[in-house]
Amino acid sequence: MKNVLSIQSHVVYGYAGNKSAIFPMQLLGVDAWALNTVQFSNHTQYGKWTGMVIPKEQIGEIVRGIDEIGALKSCDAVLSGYIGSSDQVQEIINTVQKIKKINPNAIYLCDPVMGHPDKGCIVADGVKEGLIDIALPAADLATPNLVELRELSGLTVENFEQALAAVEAIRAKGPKTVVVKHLSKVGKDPKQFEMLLANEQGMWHLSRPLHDFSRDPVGVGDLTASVFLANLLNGKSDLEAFEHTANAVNDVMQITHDIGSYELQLIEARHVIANPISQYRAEKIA
Ligand code: PXL
Repeated sequence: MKNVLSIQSHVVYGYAGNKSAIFPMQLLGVDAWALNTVQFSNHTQYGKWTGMVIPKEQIGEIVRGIDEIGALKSCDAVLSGYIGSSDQVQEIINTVQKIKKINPNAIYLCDPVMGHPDKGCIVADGVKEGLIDIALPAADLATPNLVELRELSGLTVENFEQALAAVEAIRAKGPKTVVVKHLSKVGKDPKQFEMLLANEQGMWHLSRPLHDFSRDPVGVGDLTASVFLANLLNGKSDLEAFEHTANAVNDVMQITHDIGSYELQLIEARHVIANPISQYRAEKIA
């Protein structure tokens, strides 16, 4: 059994952060340890929520507790996502370093969740800078969307070619494997949902249908990063993990769309997360 320490948000109602990540990883046979950066009533794209940001000290304290019972050495990966405050970033990276010291094979996937003014995703001040300056250089894998691709690379990304250059710029800063979880408008076809995978072996492009939601569900990126990581821990290659992820997430989106829900329907989609029906394949482009 592989184990992932998943450091991201908790929402009591609905699906985002750890609520989008833990159950899918469990379905894939990976034990997921949820360490929450915030506890909110619901995700921030409702525009209002209640709850609190967890004090940064909790992160180190919880990890110390796991270490003291001798369990930290069985941690195979750290996944970070939605971060509650700028000072949590350093705590998370300290945790990554502590785990890597105990288990040198452990990997760190940084899902660089940043605020998104158009979408209404609200992230605290300074988190973006922490992700760029502190988290990215420590990451083995990163999963940016278009906004995060621009911020992490510091480059202009207005078309497909520039997206490829930005991915390479990010790889030069630390993470050797990068998945662009959604190319949005710098994809090749506005009617498709497009993704990229880049690693030492090259670059792949995957295109799948874009489902027509009146309001796009939240937590899709969190689902994407967690399914990709769980697949890697299960021994899949980057490419196999990427294709499984795209197909599983597509099936979740299809089911969510068919039900007419704004919240991801992970429970309804439990069978397809492990065994996707979709069979989209990635194309090698570099
Ligand atoms: O999906 C990213 C995310 C995670 N966690 C919380 C969010 C969002 C996006 O809005 O609000 C709490």
